[in-house]
Amino acid sequence: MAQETKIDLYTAGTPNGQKISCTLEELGLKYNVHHVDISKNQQKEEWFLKINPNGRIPAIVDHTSGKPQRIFEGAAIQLYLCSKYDPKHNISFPYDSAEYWEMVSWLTWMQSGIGPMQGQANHFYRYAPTKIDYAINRYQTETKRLYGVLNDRLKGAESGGWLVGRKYTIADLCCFSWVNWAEWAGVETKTFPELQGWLERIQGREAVRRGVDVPEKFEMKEKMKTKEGEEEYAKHHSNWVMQGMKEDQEKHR
Ligand SMILES: N[C@@H](CCC(=O)N[C@@H](CS)C(=O)NCC(=O)O)C(=O)O
Repeated sequence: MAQETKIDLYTAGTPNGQKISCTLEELGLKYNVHHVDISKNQQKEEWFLKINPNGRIPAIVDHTSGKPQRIFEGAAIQLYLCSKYDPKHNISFPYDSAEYWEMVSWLTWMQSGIGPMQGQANHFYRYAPTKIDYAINRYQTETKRLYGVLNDRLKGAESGGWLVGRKYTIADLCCFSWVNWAEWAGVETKTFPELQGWLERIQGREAVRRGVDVPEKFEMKEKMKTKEGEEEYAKHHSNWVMQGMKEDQEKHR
């Protein structure tokens, strides 16, 4: 039974958004979904900047205790949710244990590594109006290097197939949210056998299947089955990325 919580989730169907809906689903929490339409740049509207001054999804506001608590940045949200609502440490570790700090290390490694690097690979491979081979190569190679770090970590019986403490936690989930979009960045996972097995194990989880379909059906893999679908999906995203950049340039002249 879902725990009685009053959590507002502000999200969109992207890797960073999906990692939070998947975390909420794994914890079995009740939450209200607010679809922030990034294709209309709603993440930059005044009302949303009060929730996340950085103008990016995801963010949550937790009203459960009566005093609204806003949290932005994926890792901060995952840590907050586990600290409040994972008392049995089903997908986390007790605060200040060796595993806890190892988990925090992988969370922050993902936030400063895979997220930005793969995000830029997406940008130059899919959205940029001119194809710059150097930039595509730079970010795809860096993404692959980071996948290699994950693959090495998962290798060997001592890992138990998970990043920390031989169990599935938010460290795995946060990295999964990006690795699950590898093909969109033009990167293969099959060349990383341990990573591929880990990816499929997480994709098979019921909570994750529900979580990736928030706030709308996860369509990227389906769209990529045809050239037209792939192009249409890229064009849709490219349009708002370009519009957002134009507005930012005008604002910061
Ligand atoms: N480090 C942030 C990254 C958030 C982020 O970049 N979100 C993207 C979607 S995946 C976004 O809101 N993009 C809108 C924009 O670029 O204006 C986190 O983990 O929360």
